[in-house]
Amino acid sequence: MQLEAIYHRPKNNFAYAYNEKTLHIQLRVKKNDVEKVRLLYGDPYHWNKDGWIFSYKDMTFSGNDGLFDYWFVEVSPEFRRMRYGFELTNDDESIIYTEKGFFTEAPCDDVAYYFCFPFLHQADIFRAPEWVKDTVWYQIFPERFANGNPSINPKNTLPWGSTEPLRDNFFGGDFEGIIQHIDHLVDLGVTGIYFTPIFKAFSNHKYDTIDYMEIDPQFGDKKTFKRLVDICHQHGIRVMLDAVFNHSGFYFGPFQDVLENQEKSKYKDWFHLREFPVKTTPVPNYDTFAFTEQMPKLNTENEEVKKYLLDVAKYWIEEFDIDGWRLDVANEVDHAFWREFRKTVKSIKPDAYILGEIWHDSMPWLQGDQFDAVMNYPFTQGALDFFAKGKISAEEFKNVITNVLHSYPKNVNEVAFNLLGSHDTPRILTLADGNKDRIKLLLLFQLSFIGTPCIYYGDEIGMTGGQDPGCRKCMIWDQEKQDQELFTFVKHLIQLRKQYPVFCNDGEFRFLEADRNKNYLVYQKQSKDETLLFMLNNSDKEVEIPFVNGIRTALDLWNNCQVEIEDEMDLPPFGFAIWKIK
Ligand code: ARE
Repeated sequence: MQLEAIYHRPKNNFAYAYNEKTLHIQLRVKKNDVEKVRLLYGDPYHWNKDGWIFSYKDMTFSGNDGLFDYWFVEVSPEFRRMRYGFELTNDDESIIYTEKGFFTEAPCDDVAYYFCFPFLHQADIFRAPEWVKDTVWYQIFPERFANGNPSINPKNTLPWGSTEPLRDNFFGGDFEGIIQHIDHLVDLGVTGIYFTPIFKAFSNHKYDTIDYMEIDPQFGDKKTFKRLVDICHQHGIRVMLDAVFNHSGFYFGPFQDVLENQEKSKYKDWFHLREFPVKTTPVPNYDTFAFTEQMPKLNTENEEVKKYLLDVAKYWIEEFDIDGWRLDVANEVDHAFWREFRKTVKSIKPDAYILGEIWHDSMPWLQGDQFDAVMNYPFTQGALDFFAKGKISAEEFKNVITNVLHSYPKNVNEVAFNLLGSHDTPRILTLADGNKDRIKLLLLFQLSFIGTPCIYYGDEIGMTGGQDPGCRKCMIWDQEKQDQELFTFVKHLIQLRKQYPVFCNDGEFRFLEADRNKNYLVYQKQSKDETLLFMLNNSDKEVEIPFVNGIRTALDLWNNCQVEIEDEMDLPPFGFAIWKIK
């Protein structure tokens, strides 16, 4: 056995409390190296004259990511505490793996050898709002969704969609426009909107806040915003706003005060200033977002800054009843701040959703004391590489997704924010070189996966655009120019997601086949009551998918008809099938 590959560490994705009674334990071993794994576990204080009393429980294989196999088991220790190790067996040997290394026989004279899950405390369980699991999000970039009230257009507003989006041009999108088009969202079936920033700011993207307590006048006023939130709520749509707390904008009052009063400014500790006088050229001598002098970094360790930002977080929930915060550049703000942020937000709205913008491995923020989820860009990258760009094989895709799933606890995966693109990435249809069939498979995968999917405005009607600012074109409202067929396709998927709980989150996800050469995928979603089988042919050739499990009939969910299953099934190029087999 390849001992170096064997890994476990408690209190993260490898061992965590799933609920009040249940612990989840995961083990990593080298791919194809181990045939059987049993968890060896007991209560640390349970002894008899022969030594420590423990029992065994079989673990199940839960996937492989190309290098490693993962094994999984659920346990409910009677007294909510546990010491444990693993018994690993293959043709050649059987070994015991513990925190203190490997043994041929399970030590029973001292529990100090074993891994320790000290106590399952309610307070430590990762808990995200229940409603998020079933939510289908829609991301709106307000300046580009719809211009409903030209009387509040900013200066030099261009006619809607008259030209390409640039870093500094304006088309006058506003709240009234969103209200006027709410039917589009209701018809599509989305149940949550994520708005990029709406507070008073300088640029068209509004990530350079001037005043966190004011709505940007180009979008409307507070009354209109309240009306928008109410209308969303009446239609069963939750509202999430963007909190840009890593940095302010250049024209934020306190930063302007610093520029004016320099060392004498009472706001000098609000930022990370390196020296006086503070200057912006040739390069800023203060910390910023990236190297953008327009975005001075806020000092979130300063008590006044903390209070100010936490008041902001409270204000928009208390006064406007928003349902969630998306946190910009979340990983560049200190953990201590986010812990207070969570307590503050949850104390006034316990089921508010807290979503961090982190593009990388995010376990340190997902322990239950900071965020409910992160923007799942590792998922995005794998899905785009396989479906949109055809850059990796089905097998490599399976490896990426297996790795993503095993990087987090199950309760974290259930609310992961699975996006295919955003205002920061090229649009999916552009990445797929206009190949709509690929995009359909991509959307099918996203909408049948575990987690909470998000559709970037306009992707549902086939909009195109490259890297920012190209991906921020004006929404197309002329129905003749919208891809209606794609819209109907996405709408149908969302309906299935709502109709079958197992399509959504109430089911285990498992890859059954990921063919390296033929590039087709078979995966299943399974709950106690239902099993769905998804077959996706991500290639331009017809494929034959063999069936060996003896099932003879299924309900074809997409076409809503019964099908007889033969020994194999032909899928046309870029074809798919969704079968309910139980
Ligand atoms: C503008 C231009 C860009 C140019 C940039 C240079 O549009 O083309 O590259 O300036 O400074 C906002 C605007 C942007 C604007 C930016 C700066 O929306 O249009 O860019 O302000 O003025 C990292 C961060 C992540 C961040 C991305 C963009 O970790 O937090 O970079 N995303 C948020 C928002 C943005 C927003 C800001 C932050 C600033 O979503 O819209 O930008 O408030 C790898 C890295 C990641 C990196 C990621 C993407 O995965 O590891 O760290 O994310 O790539 O680049």
